[in-house]
Amino acid sequence: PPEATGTAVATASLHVRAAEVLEANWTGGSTVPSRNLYPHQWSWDSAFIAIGSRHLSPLRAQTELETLLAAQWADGRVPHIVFNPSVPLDAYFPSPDFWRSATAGRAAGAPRTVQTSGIVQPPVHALAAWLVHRADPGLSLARGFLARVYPRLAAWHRYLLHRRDLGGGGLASVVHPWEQGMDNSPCWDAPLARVTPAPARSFRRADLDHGAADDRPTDLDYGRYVRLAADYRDAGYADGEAEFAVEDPAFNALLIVSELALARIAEELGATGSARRTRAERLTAALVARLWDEESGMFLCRDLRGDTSPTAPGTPARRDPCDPGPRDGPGGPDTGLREPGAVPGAVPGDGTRRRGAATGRRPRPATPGLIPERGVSGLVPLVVPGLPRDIVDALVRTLRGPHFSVGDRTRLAPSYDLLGEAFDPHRYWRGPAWFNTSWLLERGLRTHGERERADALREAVLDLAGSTGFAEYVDPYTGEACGATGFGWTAALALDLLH
Ligand code: 9WN
Repeated sequence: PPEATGTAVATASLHVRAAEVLEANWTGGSTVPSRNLYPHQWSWDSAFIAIGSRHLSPLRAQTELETLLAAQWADGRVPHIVFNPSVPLDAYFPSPDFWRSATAGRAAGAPRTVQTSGIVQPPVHALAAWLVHRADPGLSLARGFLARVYPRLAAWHRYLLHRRDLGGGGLASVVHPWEQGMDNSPCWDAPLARVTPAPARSFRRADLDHGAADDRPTDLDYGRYVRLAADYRDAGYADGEAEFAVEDPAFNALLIVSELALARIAEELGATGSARRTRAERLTAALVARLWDEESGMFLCRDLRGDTSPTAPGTPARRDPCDPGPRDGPGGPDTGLREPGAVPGAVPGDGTRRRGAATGRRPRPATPGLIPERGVSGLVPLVVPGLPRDIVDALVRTLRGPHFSVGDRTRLAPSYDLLGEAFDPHRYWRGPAWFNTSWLLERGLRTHGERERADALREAVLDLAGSTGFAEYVDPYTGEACGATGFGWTAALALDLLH
């Protein structure tokens, strides 16, 4: 029938266009997220990109992951950026001369032959390695792919589970917002407000050469990112003393899913995966015990430095959940670095954008130390297969409810609470919908038997990826493209959903 033919043509054309993006972003050993905005290799981008590119070239997908893992540090960390030496230093900030991995990271075992950042990103890699293997097990076996990546992935997880269990409760912590991957999420506003920003004149934001200022983090955010990263670097990238330490639901959910993938990889290599499965169960229990918030029906982030309540072992004081939050407000440090004309707490822009409700809509978590902001990160644990059914049901309700409204007012999940005070439909991780989180939610819905909802999300990802030229992120209401186009993981994950 003509209609079916039309669909087949549209699918074929989306496939071709996604493949063209991946081809254009391929550099010979890895794929850049975006030629202009992000001209190096990024850690979790490469994992998502390999998940898509395995459908075009399993060899290229294996290479993508192996290039990243070749830059692993001796302590097990997989750096969030592997720098391409042929890209000019001023093309991206912070550049290799900021991180100084080979010298500042010497004690932690940074590689000598390649320059990297010193922080990490979410551990999607073992999941990606398993899926890449499955795309062509014969090639994988012939190349010894799994046998080569397994010890590196195991060391990576060991680093996260041991060096990064800063709360002592069995979960991994992030020590910088860039590590969690959702850089300026309102979830970080309270812990970031305690950080004194680096002076704006001390760095130059290369991102503003390519991205619209209204769609990117603010200068004040950048000042804090720079301060945190410089302090971490100056401490030799040693973990433990971090001034920013947060347990994040998505980061830990991805660790659980990757630990399960590592169990499959171990079994494929003839070893037993049972210890890893047990660890994944323990991690799932810790995720629920430490980050689940019954009242908001989703997971929240735990601020390890902002809570000193004696009832929360290993976590300092409870923040008053009714407190409006210190972001740039009276509780935050007086930095003198506010952007010209900026009003504390206001959303920059022309005033015509939809914003969140003013007050009284924050979750009031009963659990001490939890940050009372609803970010999409708190829905991502849907991807964990061993999640208790009542929690799955609550997450599905929250996804459809007024704060995210997926399938009603939005087609893809917004990155942040539609009703939250800080909501901004265009500004990066403060509202726009992203394709990697939607891919994870699609996978989660399917994992838990929510087939119709998964199908609808899949359709939405494919439609919007195609109509926006594979945008980095989109306005969650209108689907308007934001950030870069020709974005690596958007193309890769659309491709994956076509298979
Ligand atoms: C900092 C590359 C990365 C993504 C992150 C996204 C953004 C970098 C930046 O781009 O972060 O790592 O310069 O803003 O937030 O998730 O991995 O695509």
